[in-house]
Amino acid sequence: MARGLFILFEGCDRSGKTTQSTRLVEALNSQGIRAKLLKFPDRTTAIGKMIDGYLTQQNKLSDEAVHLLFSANRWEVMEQMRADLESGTTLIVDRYAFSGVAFSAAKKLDFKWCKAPDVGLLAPDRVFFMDIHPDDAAKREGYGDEIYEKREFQIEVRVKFFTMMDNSWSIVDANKDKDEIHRQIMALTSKAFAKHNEAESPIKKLWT
Ligand code: 2DT
Repeated sequence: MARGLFILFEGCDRSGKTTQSTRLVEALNSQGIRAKLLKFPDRTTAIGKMIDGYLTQQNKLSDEAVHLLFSANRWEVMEQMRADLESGTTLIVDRYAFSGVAFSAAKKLDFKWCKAPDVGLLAPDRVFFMDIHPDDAAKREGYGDEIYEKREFQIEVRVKFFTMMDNSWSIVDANKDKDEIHRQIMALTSKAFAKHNEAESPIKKLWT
């Protein structure tokens, strides 16, 4: 049986990642493709609850400590992710280690130090970068509720994302109409499946 694909959505806050990742899972399931949605941080676990307390400004943590918690929050589900992919389930993931590095490096933590705890995590097959200028994101509903939703900081985060891109990334203009974005993402996903079905590659690991 073919393994599932690991498709990742990354981007700044309020860029539509959650909307589009949810729509993609629904569309794949309706085509009979087994797909599951995952979101990081997963705020439901014990580690995730500490992260949530930090993001909603109920508890304070040092930049280094919260960075390591975000990474641990990925490692705690890595075996499950591997099992899902190997059993043929496609994973659609909303944020991952690239958010981890972009946000912490934007706080001026050392870039190499930021990458280190995530080395060896499963690597995505394709990354869709939902690109929106922070000024446009700020106009969207609910913006500013959490600790990182500040213009200058988001501009810095966006720059950090750009330094990590390679040819497995596609930049999606997140200012476009939602339905048009969904169609573009469906086309990119079909291409990824076609390539995968032609020559299945093993699951890679991050930054090794
Ligand atoms: P959501 O708004 O998507 O729930 O994200 N973040 C996320 C980090 O700083 N490091 C990480 O490793 C991850 C996955 C991005 C909540 C915020 O947490 C940030 C926004």
